Amino acid sequence: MTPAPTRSDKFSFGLWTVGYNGTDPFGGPTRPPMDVVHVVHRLAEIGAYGLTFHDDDLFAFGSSDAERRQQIDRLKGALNDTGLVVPMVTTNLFSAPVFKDGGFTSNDRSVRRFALRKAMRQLDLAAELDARTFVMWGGREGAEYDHGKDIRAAIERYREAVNLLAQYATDNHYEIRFAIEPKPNEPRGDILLPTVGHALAFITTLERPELFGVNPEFGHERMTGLNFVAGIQQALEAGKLFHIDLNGQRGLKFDQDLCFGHADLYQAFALVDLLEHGGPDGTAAYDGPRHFDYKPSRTEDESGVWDSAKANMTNYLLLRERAAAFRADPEVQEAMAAAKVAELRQPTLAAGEDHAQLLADTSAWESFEPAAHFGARGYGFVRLQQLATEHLLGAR
Ligand code: GLT
Ligand code: MN
Ligand code: MN
Repeated sequence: MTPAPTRSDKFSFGLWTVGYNGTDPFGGPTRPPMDVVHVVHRLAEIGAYGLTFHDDDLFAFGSSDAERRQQIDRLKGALNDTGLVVPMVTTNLFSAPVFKDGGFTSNDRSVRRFALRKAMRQLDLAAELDARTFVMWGGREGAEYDHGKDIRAAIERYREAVNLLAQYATDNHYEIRFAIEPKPNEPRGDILLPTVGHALAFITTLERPELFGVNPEFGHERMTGLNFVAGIQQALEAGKLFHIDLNGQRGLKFDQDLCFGHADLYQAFALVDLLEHGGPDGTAAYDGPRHFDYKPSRTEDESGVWDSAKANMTNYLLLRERAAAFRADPEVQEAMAAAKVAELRQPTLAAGEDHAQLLADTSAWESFEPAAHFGARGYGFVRLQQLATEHLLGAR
């Protein structure tokens, strides 16, 4: 028996995910387009709670005001009928030819001004739909070559753009926060703000840093071999995990956007464990949407699309069950204690202790025995990992 998702699980999907028609750099569509009203109804049936979208997913680039409004109203009708919500929206600043050198950081100033207007328009729609998160994935904000792009200037222009958008949202009393989504490369040879760490550093330079966080994507960090769970921990520690994109990625290669749980199961298990039980007191570390940003493989027909959408949610729920069992297992608790996992939360200095007091503490140096750690005092991390493996494989 596989667990069934409910709305309280907060599973959301991008319109561009289930709506992906199979186009890749080597071939055209393998599936017909999917209408937004149909998508909303199907998502509601399978237990999702939210739909997210780019402006261009809902109404084609270049639509007239009337065409745009008609699509928005059709979406609103479907949301009304099903109770689905729109927790996040984003702007497409990467598909249209005008953005071939980026939006906010194109060398062409008129393109940058157009990109700002497009994003502001989508912010208005976010407010209309009560979306609380505005994702910014800058897939075209980057370069292939070193001499054609002044990266320092590009970072300044990026900052200028997001400061303006935050000002616009504030002046309009929009209740929205921005989540920057890092990616190392693809479609650009190199993309600005390539990792969670780069994005976190950039945010500290903004006029309203409190309005900005990150939207890390599982596969994007794994494309460079980085540990996604460690990146998420750093974002959480900084209070910056505003949103998350869940999917699967098999190693260092092009962005695969596989289903969550269909690759890198260890990372997926550790991630669910972290999100669900990783707070300092064992409570959920993140309570936002569990957003799937994946692509149903182009080998699938429509039934395969919905099978893959369900697979994301089922795998999350199965991993959540496994993680709960892992946490509750007394042997795991004992192994964690032996590994001194909780001891790391103890400050290294005593309350109020300064360097003079540390120098006066003979147990920290004069009588401390580093040699006692040779051939003894192992941490037992391997045993802990084996227990995790046994839980993950359903042996416990
Ligand atoms: C695009 C990208 C995703 C981003 C989306 C938001 S668009 O599909 O590959 O990772 O999250 O702009
Ligand atoms: Mn993404
Ligand atoms: Mn991706």
